Amino acid sequence: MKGKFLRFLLVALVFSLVSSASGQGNSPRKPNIILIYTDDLGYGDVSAYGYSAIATPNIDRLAKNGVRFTNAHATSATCTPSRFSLLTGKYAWRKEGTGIAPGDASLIIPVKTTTLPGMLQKAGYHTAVIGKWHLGLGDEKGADWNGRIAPGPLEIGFNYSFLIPATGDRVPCVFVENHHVVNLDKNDPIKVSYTGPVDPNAPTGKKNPELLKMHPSHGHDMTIVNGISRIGYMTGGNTALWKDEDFADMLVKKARSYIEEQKSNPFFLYFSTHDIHVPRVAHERFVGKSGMGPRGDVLLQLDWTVGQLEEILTKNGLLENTLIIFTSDNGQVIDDGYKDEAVEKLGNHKPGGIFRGGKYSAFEAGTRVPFIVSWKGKVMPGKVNDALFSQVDLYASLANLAGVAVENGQAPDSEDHLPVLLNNSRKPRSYLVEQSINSTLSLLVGNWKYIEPSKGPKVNKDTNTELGNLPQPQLYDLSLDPGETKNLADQNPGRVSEMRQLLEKIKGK
Ligand code: NG6
Ligand code: CA
Repeated sequence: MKGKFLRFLLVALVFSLVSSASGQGNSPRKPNIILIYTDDLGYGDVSAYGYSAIATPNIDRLAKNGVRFTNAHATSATCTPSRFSLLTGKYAWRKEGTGIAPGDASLIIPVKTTTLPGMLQKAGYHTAVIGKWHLGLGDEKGADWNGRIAPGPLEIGFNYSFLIPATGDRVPCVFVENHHVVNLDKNDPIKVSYTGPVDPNAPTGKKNPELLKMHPSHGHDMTIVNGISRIGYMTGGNTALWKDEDFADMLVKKARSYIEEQKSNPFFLYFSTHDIHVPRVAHERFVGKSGMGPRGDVLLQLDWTVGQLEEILTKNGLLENTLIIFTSDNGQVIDDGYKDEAVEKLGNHKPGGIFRGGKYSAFEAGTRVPFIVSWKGKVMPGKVNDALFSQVDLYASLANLAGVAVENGQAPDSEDHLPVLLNNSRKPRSYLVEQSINSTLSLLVGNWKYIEPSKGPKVNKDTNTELGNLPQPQLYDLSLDPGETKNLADQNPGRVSEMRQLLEKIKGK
């Protein structure tokens, strides 16, 4: 009897050793990863960063329970290129056709690319994207909105997708779940055009302002959906049309089901909010609550969203095993094409903090964005990290976290800075490249910022954004002059030439 028991113990011990060596059984589960990717949120928009006139308590709590980065950057000052870099680990300016995508663009990430979610799939993760996509859908002919929409996220590494296909201000105004438009009536097919009206008799924002509940300030005067005129023309799909007021609720609902379904596997959720992009149409429970008009109201709605995601994790006992990253695809913009009182009601709010420029700009506020990392029990709470960090590094850093190698040729611009991400180090990137709307590139090295000479316009007159373009080189010492007011290029020709050469080398890499 005793011998039998000893033999049983021995077998049990060997079994447990073998199963933990093979990565199963007792080995710790890989952490879930939730990337909350907000839209057009400026460095100063959330109260955790100290410049906001609006309280965002849920986002602040995330920062209080985690680490707040003060020198983290999107790769670009607009959406599509930032997302391209985030998902591929490659600077978007290396590839043609990665500027702001029209609503009928084909998928711009080639299906053969190993992407961030694809890499995580290989590491055993279930992967999902919920929210704004804006990386194109379909083959070179574009998406078949009435049939099977592919290729898209499912062909480049996501197991599940629920999408706002482009942006809230672009047609088609429908959700796409996996390969199909949600709630589409086959007898009312969708037709989309970006060249001219699909139905010349249909009302537009331009011809029929009397039908609008929110008026355009520039552009955005084409097809009217839900009382708001958009970029582009569409007809049909009436049963599938979204209601902007429900965006946040809908995305949270989808995230809740996804998390509850996947809670026993490691999962990666790329949760890409519509907030706080235009059109800013908050759910009625947030309307008027910020005192700052619709832009402030959708900021409160975004904060609510973050609180909901945290609550879902808490309820499912996942907070200790989930790395949460919160950031934005580019900096702030105030008037981005609708008369929504954003300019008039801004008051003391400083959406770009102390930084100059904003969305579209080569100046800092174009790409320096809020970046918060939280992981209960793993990331020391309440810290601030000022290391230079780029979203392009999430690929290699998360590969390290997930225990997979980044193979040669994959994610060429992504560096593994996991210790910085988890705040175990403050070792900055040795340099970082920023891209503005007209693809003027800037280089950051330590305190120094070099903006290459550009023939682009100085100001985007529609949005009233200083774009940071000058025909001469610009050089700023961000430690003394974070607002980029004193161009030191003439006084430092040596440094300018060094930085120009380094930028050329990086471009040629
Ligand atoms: C611009 C739109 C702007 C916004 C932006 C994309 C006009 C006049 N302006 O072209 O409203 O949609 O594209 O924003 O159409 S982003 O955050 O997705 O990059
Ligand atoms: Ca954006």
